Amino acid sequence: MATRLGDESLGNKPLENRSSENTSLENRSSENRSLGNRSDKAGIGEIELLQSPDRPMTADAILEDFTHYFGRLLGRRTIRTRSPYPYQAVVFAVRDRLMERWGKTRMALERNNNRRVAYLSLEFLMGRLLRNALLNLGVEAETREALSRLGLEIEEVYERELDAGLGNGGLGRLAACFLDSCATLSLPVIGYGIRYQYGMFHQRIDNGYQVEEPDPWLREGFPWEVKRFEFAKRIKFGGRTTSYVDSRGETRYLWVDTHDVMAIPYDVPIPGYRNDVCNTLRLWSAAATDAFNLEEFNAGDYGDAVAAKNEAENITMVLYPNAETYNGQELRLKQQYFLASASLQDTIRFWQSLHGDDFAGFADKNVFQLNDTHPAIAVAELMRLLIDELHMGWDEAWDITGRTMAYTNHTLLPEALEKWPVAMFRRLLPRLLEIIYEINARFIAEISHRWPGDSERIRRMSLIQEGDEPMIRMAYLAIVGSFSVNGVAGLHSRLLREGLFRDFAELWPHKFNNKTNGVTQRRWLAACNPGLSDLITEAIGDDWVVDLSQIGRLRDHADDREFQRLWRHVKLANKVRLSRRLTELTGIEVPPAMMFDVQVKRLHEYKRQLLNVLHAVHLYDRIRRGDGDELVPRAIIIGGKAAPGYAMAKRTIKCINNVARVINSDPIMADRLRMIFYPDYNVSAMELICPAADLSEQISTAGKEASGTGNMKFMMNGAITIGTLDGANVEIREAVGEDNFFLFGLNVEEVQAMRGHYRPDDIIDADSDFSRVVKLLESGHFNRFEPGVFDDVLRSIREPSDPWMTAADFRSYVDAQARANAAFRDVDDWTRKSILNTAASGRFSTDRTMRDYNDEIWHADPIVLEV
Ligand code: 26Q
Repeated sequence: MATRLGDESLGNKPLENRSSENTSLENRSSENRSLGNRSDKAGIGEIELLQSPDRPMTADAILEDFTHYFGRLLGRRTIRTRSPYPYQAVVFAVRDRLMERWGKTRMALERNNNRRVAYLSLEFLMGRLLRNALLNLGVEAETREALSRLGLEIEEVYERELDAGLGNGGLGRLAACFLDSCATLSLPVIGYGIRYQYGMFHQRIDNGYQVEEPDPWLREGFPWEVKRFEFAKRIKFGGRTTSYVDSRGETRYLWVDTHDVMAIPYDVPIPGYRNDVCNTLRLWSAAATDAFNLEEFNAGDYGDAVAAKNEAENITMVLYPNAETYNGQELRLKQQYFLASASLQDTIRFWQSLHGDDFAGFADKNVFQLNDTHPAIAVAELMRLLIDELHMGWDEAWDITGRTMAYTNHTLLPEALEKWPVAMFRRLLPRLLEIIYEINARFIAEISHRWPGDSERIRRMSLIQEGDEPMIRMAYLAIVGSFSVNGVAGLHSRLLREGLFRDFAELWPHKFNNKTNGVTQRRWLAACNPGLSDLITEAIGDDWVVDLSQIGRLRDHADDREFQRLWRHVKLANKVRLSRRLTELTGIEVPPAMMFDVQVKRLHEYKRQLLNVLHAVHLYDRIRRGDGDELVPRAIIIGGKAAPGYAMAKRTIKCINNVARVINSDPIMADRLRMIFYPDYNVSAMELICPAADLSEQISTAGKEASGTGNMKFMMNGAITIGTLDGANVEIREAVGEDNFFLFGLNVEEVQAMRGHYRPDDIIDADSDFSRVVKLLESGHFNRFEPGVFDDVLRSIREPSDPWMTAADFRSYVDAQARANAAFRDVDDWTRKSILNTAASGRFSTDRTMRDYNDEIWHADPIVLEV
C-alpha cells in the first residue's frame, strides 16, 4: 500500500538512490557491536565498529584529551587565554564523553520502541552550553583541575563561548529549558529547530538609541554540533499541483515543477543530569539541491546556478527578531515550512527504518508538540506526506495527524496571532493550500452539523479569514489538527478558553488544558549562582538539583539569623559581581549596597517598561524636592531588545537612557538613585543578573503576559517580585504567600471593566505626584537638546484608548514600591522574604512542567539504558 519515504523524499526519485539510511546509526542493531562485525540486515552490509572503552572522567584523562585536540586537531602550540582554542579543545574533550552516552541513548530508543516526542520550534535560545554540560556530566571539578594545571581559569574559558542566540525571548528560552529537563527525566524528546547563521541581533546603544548589529555566532565554528549529511531531506517550494487517477481508480495529487531546497541536519547533544542520557537537538540548515548544477553549468549559466544556491541558503540565514507581533514576510513562511517538512520527513524515515511501510502503530508512537503556531503548517504537511507520498486515504491520514499533533499557545495578544495570505500560500505551497481548504471544508461541515444554520459561527471559526485579502489563521489550523491545546499558566489557559479560543473550547472542551511554565534549576540556580547553590545544599542536601520540590525545606531556615547572614553574604557577592560588569559596560558605578531593582525582558508596551520609568522619575523628583529621606538607595536596572521595526519600543529605550543620564549625572542622586540600561541583554547576561537582583519587576497589564519565565528565575534566586496579577505571577504569589510579594494594579476583570471609560488625563490631574512626573517629562527636562523625541511615548500614556492602561496602575505601583522600600529597610525581614521566595520556587521547575506534559499529553515511557 504505502511506498517508502526516503531521505530525499521525492516521489519521482528511483528507490536505488535512497539507500543512504542503511548506514545510519539508527539502523545498527544492538547485537552487532563487535569490531568489524558484518550483518546483512536490510540486504546491505553494515560494519559496526567496536566501541572503544569509555573515556575516564578524571582530570588526567580530560587533560590528555584537551592536549590531543589542542595540538592535533586545532594545530596549536601556545595557550592564549583570549583565543577561542582552549575553549574549543575543552568542548571536544567533553564531547567525547557525551558521544558515548549519545550512542547508548539512541540504541535504547531503537530497542525500546518508545513513544517519541518531537518538539517543533522555530526558536531554541540555548545560550552557552559548556558549563551546563560539565554540571550535568558531573565533571566540572575535574575539568577545572585539568585546566588549572595549564594555568587556565575555567571561568575564563566559559566566558569565551558565544551564546547560541537562536531565539527571541521567553518562548525560545522555554524550549531550551524543556530540553534540559527532558534529558534529565530520561524522556525520549528530540528538539527540531533551525540552524540560523545569524541569531538574535546584538544591541548597541548609541546616544541612547538601540542600534542592531548582526550575530555571526558560527564564525569561529560551533564545536558542539555534528553534521549528519546522510539524513538530509528535500523540501519543495513553488510549482503547481496536478492530479491523475491511478490504476486502482484513486485520484492522486502531484506537486510538480518545484524549486527544491535541501535540509541538512546538525545535531547538538543534550545531556541529562548525571543519568547517562543524551538527547538530541536537531537543527536544519538550508542548502541548494546541487551545489554544482551540471545542467546549468553546461548551459553556461554559472551565475544563475550560484544565485539559485544563494536563494536556497537564504532560508536559514537569519532569525526573525520579532516578539509578540508577526509580520507576514514570505521568507518567514518558508522557514516555517522548511522546519516542519524536514522534521516530519525525518520522523517518518526513522519510523520506516524500524517498521517499513506499516503505519498502523505510528500515532501511538509519535507526538509532535508545536511551540506556538510557528510550526503549525506541520498539520497540513503531515497530511500531504501521508496522502501524496505514502498513498494513504484521507480519513486514515487525518486520524494519524489528529492523534499526533499537540499545540502550545504563548500569547493572548491578537496582533501576535499568525495569519498568512492565501495568495502567498498559493504561490509558495500550492499543495498545502489545497489540503488546508479540504481540512476547512470538512471542519465547517462539522460545525454546521453541531450548530445548524449558524453562519456567523462558521465565519468566526473558519480557517480562512475572508476579506479583500483572504488569510489563513494558523492558530485555528493548529487547534483543528491537534488533540491537545495548552496555555502556559493557569490564568492564561483560562483566558484562552474564555476569550481567544472560546468557540473552539465550546466545540472541543477536552482538548484544552494548562501547563504552567518553568525554568531549569540546573542553569538558573546551580550553574549561575554557585554561592547560593552551595549554601542551599549545606542546609538541605542536594536533592533539589533534580527534585526542586525539596527546596521547600529551606523554609525551616528562613528565621535562622546565621543562615540569613550567610544568605545576605552570597547576595552581596553576586551584586558586587554584577556591579563590576555594569561599570565595564556603561562606565557607571553602582554601589552594591543599593537595592537592585531589575526589569529585564523584551521591550514591549504591554510589559510596561514605561511604568518603571514613571516610577524612576517619581523617585528622582522626590529626592530633588527633599522628600526622599525614607528612600533606600536604589539601582534601577532595565535591559532588553526592541524589535527593529517596533518604533514605540525603540523610543522607550531612548527614554530610559535619557532619564538614566540625567539621574546619573546629578550629584544629589549619587548614593541614592542610579539608573542603568543594560545593553545587549541575553541569556548569559541573565545568568549574571538574576543572582544579584533584590526586586523583580513583573509589571505587565493584567491579561497580557501569557506566563513570564524571568519572574521564576528571579524568584528562584531570592528576589522578591513586584507585580500585577498576570501570567504566572498569580501562581508565584500563591506559592510564596501575599506577604512576600508586592502586588499592585488592576486585575483582568478590572482592566476589562475600565475599557471604554478610561480617562488617563483625569487620573494624572487627580494625583499630584503623577502630575509632577508627567510635567517633568513633558517639559523636556530629559531631552533638552532633542525636542519632541518623547512626544509619541508620552502621548500614549494620555490616550483614553491606551490598551496598556499605564496611567491606571501608576498610583498603585508607586504605593507597592513604597512597601518594597519599607521592607528593604528591615534587613532581616527582607532576607527572610528572600529565602521564602527561593523556598517557594519548587513548582517552577521545568522538571515539573515536563512531567505534566508527559503525564497529560505525551504519555511516553522514560528511556531505559542498557546496563
Ligand atoms: C512570529 C511570526 C513571524 C516572526 C516572528 C514571530 C514571533 C516570534 C517570537 C512571535 C512571537 C514570538 C515569541 C513569543 C514569546 O516569547 N512569548 C512568550 O512565551 C513565554 C514562554 O511561554 C511566556 O512566558 C511569555 O509570557 C510570552 O510572552
